[in-house]
Amino acid sequence: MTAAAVSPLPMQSVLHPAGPDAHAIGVLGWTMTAAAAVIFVGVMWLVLRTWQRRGTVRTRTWIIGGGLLFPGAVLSALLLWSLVSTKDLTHTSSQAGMRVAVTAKMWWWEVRYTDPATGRDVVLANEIRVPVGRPVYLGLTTSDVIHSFWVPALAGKVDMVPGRVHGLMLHADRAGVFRGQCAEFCGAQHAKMAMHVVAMPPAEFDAWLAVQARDAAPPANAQLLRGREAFLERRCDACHVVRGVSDRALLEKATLGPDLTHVGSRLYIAAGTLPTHAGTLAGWVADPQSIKPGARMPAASDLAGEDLRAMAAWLESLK
Ligand code: HEC
Ligand SMILES: [Cu+2]
Repeated sequence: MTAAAVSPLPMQSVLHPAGPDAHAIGVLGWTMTAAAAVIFVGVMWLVLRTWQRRGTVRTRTWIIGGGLLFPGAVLSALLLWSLVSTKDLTHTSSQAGMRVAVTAKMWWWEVRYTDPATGRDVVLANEIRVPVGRPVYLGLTTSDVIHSFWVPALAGKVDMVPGRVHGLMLHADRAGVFRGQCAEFCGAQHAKMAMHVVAMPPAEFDAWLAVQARDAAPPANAQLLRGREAFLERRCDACHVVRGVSDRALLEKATLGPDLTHVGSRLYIAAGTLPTHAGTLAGWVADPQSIKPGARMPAASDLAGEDLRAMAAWLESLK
């Protein structure tokens, strides 16, 4: 699935639920809205009536009836309804068939899968793919400040707190791309801290994960080779892992920036900021600060044009 296939805007809406949990939350939201609307209309009707008829008002009756009994009954009913209707939310359990660890960073998301074939970690960024119909457990944490994980079309919102792991179940019942957003102010680029959940048929998902678990493909031509050389010469691997390319000693340590082993296969770069292609990659590498001021990546503005183009082409080729 490419970014083009996904346009114009991937759905980020509680009003378009794409899973049983989001559906339950949606129904609850509509019930609350409907109840509030009925009460609002009723109160406005009473206001109009008192304007029209100027009689005496039985104060005590209205205070006890309208001020205490009515809200007490209505709020209790809505509370009961919310307990009943959210009872069936997928039980949060780290024993679920599939687990994914998500670590929020200022201002992107590290996503960690386990390769079913080898048991090794497969590290990605800003994109979570899930098989349709299978609940997935997300272990959510952060390596710096508090962030919050929210993909409205699929599940509720859960804070990501330093030193803790909070669980959340993602359960998609149809294929699609669902946008999510950090929902807790976390600094200058909080607004550009988005992510995408891609729900795909289980067989496609398994094939995708197998590809993500592989090392980066070797460069297929001289330009891509030059791009890879430039990446190593510039020491980009101090912050970014490219499996099969980075120095072995750096594999577990270079975690300041997203793992780029398969960056070309992701829909967006820089946490949902730009669609992935050679042009945006070149723009980002040359001057990330003009795109995302404060982002924790230095500019490579002095890179020769030829090297920059080669590097962008190589990054795009990492499917
Ligand atoms: C000091 C650490 C650091 C260095 C050095 C660095 N980067 Fe980054 N890079 C980052 C961080 C942090 C991000 C995430 C920024 C964000 O989205 O907020 C990033 C993001 C990226 C992305 C987008 C990845 C994605 O999936 O969103 C690419 C591509 C990239 N860097 C390439 C490079 C290249 C090429 C170099 C070498 C010229 C380089 N970086 C050097 C820290 C670094
Ligand atoms: Cu945030």
